[in-house]
Amino acid sequence: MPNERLNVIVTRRLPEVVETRMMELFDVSLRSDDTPMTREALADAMQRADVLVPTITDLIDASLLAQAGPKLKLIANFGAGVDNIDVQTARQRGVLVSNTPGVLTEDTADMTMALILAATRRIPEGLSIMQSGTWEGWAPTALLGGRVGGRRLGILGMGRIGQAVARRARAFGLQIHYHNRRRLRPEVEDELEATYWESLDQMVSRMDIISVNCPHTPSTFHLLNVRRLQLMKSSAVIVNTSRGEVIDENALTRMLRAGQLAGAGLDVYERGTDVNPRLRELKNVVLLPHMGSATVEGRCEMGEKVIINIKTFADGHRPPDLVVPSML
Ligand code: 8YV
Repeated sequence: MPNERLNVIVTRRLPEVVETRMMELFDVSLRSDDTPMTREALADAMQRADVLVPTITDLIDASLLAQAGPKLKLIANFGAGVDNIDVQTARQRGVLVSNTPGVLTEDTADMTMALILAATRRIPEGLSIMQSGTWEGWAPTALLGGRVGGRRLGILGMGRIGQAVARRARAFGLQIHYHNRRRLRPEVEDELEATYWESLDQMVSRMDIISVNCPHTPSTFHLLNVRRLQLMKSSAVIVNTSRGEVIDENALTRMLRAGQLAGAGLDVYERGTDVNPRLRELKNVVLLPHMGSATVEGRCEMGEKVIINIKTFADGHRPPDLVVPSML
């Protein structure tokens, strides 16, 4: 493919520095407003582009890929998770998919810790008292949460982000446990002082906090289903900065309402913005609008990764962050 003036279509507004660099390098179509593209607009973009740069808000499924134009050769996702893209079908149609791993690891791990602290130490309740101006002063028994140090943290998915969570959590005195498709190398386990659980059922039933850090794939959909959630201690807290689909949100909501789980900190939801309204009514639940990786630095580095993937592809090489179906 010729290097110059590749037609690149970006579906959402990106940081200005990223858009500027893209304009220098490619024949790029940028958005002037920042609403998700309609399905029709997305289909049209896929007809016209050499390279599409979508985000999590664009569902690129088999039917959309079937409408792609002959020029479309690369989908350079602005994001690490690629569950918005049917990677298998793209591959079959000769369209490569790349993503942006690594650059949002630390930010997402920070947010995981923030949710663990917020949910166990009742930070939103304190915040709401201060914001409403109803604070009546300190009291020995007011707003007592649980001590974080000494608790058992079970990390579900021990990839880059899971390990970054483990490093932070150790500094807070948490005991690190994990379940993963593959066991970590012994030296990494030693460094993290992490205990491996081959059985997810056994791990969830013994933890004080569960953190979801695995990607959403067909095999992780509802990994925390009603049966597994019911194995958890009623004093346990669950946090999720990965993908909502890993947890059965309705079952989680019912159990939180019934006091069968002590609390939750959620940054992601099973049905996107269509959050179970009952979750919003619960004091023991901290809800964030998918902002785990939302730092200025992170977004710029994601943009740089997208550019490197496109540029490397344009130069006739394999994009460094190529996603192949067997990785999923
Ligand atoms: C991104 C994310 O901001 O990269 C991911 O997988 O979950 C987010 O934090 C989003 O996906 C951008 O498309």
